[in-house]
Amino acid sequence: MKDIFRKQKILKAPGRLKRHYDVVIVGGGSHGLATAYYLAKHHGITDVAILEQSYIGSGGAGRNTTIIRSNYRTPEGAAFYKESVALYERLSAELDFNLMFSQHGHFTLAHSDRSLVVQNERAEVNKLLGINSRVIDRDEVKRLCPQIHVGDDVTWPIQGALYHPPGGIIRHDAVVWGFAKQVCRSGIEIHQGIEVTGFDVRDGRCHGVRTTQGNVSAGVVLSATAGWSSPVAKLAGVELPITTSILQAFVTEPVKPFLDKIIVSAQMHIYVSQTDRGEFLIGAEVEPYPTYSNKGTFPFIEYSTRHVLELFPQLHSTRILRHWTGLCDMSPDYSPIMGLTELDGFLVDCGWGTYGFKAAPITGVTLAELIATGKTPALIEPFKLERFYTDTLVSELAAAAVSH
Ligand code: PYC
Repeated sequence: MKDIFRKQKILKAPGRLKRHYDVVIVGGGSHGLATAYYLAKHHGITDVAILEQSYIGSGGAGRNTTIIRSNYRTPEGAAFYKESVALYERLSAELDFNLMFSQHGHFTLAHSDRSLVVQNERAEVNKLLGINSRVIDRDEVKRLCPQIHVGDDVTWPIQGALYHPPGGIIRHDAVVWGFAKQVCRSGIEIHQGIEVTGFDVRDGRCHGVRTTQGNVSAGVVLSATAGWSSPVAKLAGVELPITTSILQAFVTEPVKPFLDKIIVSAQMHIYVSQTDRGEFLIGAEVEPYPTYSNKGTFPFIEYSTRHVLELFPQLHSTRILRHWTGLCDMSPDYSPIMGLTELDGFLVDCGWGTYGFKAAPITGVTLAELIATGKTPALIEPFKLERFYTDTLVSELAAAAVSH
């Protein structure tokens, strides 16, 4: 274990796992780290252990396609992500860590009249909440993004787009390391390579966790385990309405920078951006079958490259460098599940599907407040687990971009 910390010079080795903490956070991804960071920063709570079965950022935080945006469809989703983008905008300075946030605009392409209607609805919701989004026609798409092919000689000609200027990309590993650095400085412990194997549940309350390094009692346990949320919650006897699928993505070899926008097409099931290293980063929708198998597929490469080449024929001889998958925990309404469960002392942060990473800072702020005060902040009230029993779903299906 010491080796992991020696390599990761930013982190302090935490010493031996104690037998009690005020708060145990299961999962060392962007959400677990952000929650720990804001527990310390906003509430002075530092008797906290983060338990990560692998290494920090090894799950969704290190596998996502780094898109930050707030152009959601529901007022609840849009308001929540608006705060997240605002926090991301100040995060480099706050963490004293360059997160390389590049906000050059996000385009959700429309290839049909129906899609234009949906994008207009999203634009209206966004405008009412003060989020910078508007629908633009094909000529404006071309003017703002001259690199994209907008001709009629393709399978799905572009008719217009939802244009969201604050949308951008950020270095996901830097977000993990920036939070981790400050978390360590606050005295909070990050324990890597420790697996939670069960929970101490008695009298309707979670009293702590069982781990591969012994039992630990805790005032509050938060599970922030993304793709592993259902099996982890099940260990505590909590059933989550989640199915888990994989999402695939790949990068090309680096090419000269020529695209600073993010291009998304739900019709083509792809999104495209160019990283600061020059690679084209291309992702797709989640695969339509539940699985925990992180195996990429050839059909994904085949259809996504075909579609990308319709938008960017310039890439015709660019080689693919790397291809990977990540687990997505999908909730029935495509909105996250955050907060209290029927088990006292056991909180969840899950159901993020394909957009957990972009929510990390605001999730951290709101869950830290819930843990510290026992009161659910208004911003996350709509996302409680209870909604599945009270018929108050928050359907984010239309804004899930390519994730369904
Ligand atoms: O919702 O922005 C998004 C997204 C990007 C990749 C997957 N989902």
